[in-house]
Amino acid sequence: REEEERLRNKIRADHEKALEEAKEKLKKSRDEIQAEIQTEKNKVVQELKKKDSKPLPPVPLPNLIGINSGEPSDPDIREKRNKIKEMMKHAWDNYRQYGWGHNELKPIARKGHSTNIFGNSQMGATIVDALDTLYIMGLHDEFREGQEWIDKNLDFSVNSEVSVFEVNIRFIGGLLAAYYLSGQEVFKIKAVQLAGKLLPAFNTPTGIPWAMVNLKSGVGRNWGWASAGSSILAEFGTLHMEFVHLSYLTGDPVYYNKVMHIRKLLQKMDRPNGLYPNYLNPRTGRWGQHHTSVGGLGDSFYEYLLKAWLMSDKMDTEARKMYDDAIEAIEKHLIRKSNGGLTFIGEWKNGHLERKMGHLTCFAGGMFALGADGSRDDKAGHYLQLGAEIAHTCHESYDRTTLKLGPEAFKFDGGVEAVAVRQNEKYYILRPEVIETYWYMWRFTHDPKYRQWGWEATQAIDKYCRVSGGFSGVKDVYSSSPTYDDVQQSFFLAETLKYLYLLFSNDDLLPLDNWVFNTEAHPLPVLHLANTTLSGNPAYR
Ligand code: DMJ
Repeated sequence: REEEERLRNKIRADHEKALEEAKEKLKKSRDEIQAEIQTEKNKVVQELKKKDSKPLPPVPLPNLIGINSGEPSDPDIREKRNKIKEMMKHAWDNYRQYGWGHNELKPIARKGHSTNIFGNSQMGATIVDALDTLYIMGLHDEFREGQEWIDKNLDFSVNSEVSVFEVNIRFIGGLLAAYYLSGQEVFKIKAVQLAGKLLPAFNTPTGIPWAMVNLKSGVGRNWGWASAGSSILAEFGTLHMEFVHLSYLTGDPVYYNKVMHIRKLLQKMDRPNGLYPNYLNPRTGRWGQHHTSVGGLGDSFYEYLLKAWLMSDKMDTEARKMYDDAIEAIEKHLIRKSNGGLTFIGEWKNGHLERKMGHLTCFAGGMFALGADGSRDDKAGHYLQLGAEIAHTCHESYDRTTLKLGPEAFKFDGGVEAVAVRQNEKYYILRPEVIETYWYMWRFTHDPKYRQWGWEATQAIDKYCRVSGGFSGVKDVYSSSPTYDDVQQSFFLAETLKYLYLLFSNDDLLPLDNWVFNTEAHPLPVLHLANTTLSGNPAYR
């Protein structure tokens, strides 16, 4: 009773106080009230800024090997490598001049460009995506310019709805890689600030994140086009590498727990024919349409299972098992040989195999090669061979065009072999996947044909995609006078040019025993977590 009476009195007193304050406020002029509100707002912003930029606890850095090497001794290879560096400089300089601070560049209109994946604010996607490529190419002035922009301008307290997946792979991945390569704290701090803004996307009934989140309000939602309000496998399944690093660098398990929760949930679910459908509803935890793809909507989920294992210094055997199971089902149901003898990976659509392969799917050649070592039943030779066959098929898709650049998707139906049929599948938008596979195959076999194929692609890009204001995608690779799409994609600087440069570098530049590339080609070091302690590690700096 006494307690109740005390509470009632307190509430009464609070109300009276609030009334008094309101009366006082009403005596003030409109301008005075507005000024007070503004002061309050400023205080909150300052507080938030302080909170956001508090120093992170120091952790030992992993052994960072091979970040400044790779100079080939063969003059011909060196010349090719220099040419690729020159292309990077052309792409960067034009972005610097005409698109600085915007997400991407329109190289013909010579102005900034953006798409809805980056929301509606200028987040300098090209700067963040390009940093590590600039670094390994030794373009240090450009790297510093990028760092300065990020330090002064990259701000995540914006009312902007972004793709969780894209921001993770391009921004968090790009910032983390720049941090590890350069040791500059600003990149780590920005990566952690941004990750904090993505966390509300996980507030769903199942913990499967929304595809998009508003960085300011934290409100999330899914793409309107996705089956039955679903989240996308390749999006919520491509967070693991970056989130493990975030927990490592901050000592905060929250990021690790989020991605492990996704994994556990997927492990428990039935899979039709052992295949993972591309769509999962975050409210009900049920699969959407039964579509399975190793290209768009599925691709990097499989890649991250393998890379989670590699990144853990092969300790995360649970991820390796999930990868092996998934790949076995894919081989059984999706991989076929065409009449002409080309191995391709089709798409599974409601019990039917569509004999079509996307440019995006071509990354799988490299993935099979990367996963060969450590494969179940010691099938290393088999997976290396599979990687080589996919590389060959994807090279054919380039070679059978007029421009010697690959179409977005190609068929293996009737008399058609590795050729695009529909007009809206004939474009090339500076994508990296085929070159990515050449590079992995080169690292594992040193067969000179991969450098030759990589050089063919370099020359074709330089001839048909280069314009005076940068590089542009083309709308039809079968036309001898193609039209431009007028977009210089940020992944052209992050991935395409980086993989080409690595293809013409020695293997001691970013060796694969020490580095694992995220799906946007941002290298992250292997974490020998079992061997690290917070102090006394020689790699600490
Ligand atoms: C990149 O952003 C990444 O490679 C992603 O995994 C797939 N698509 C683009 C490049 O094509």
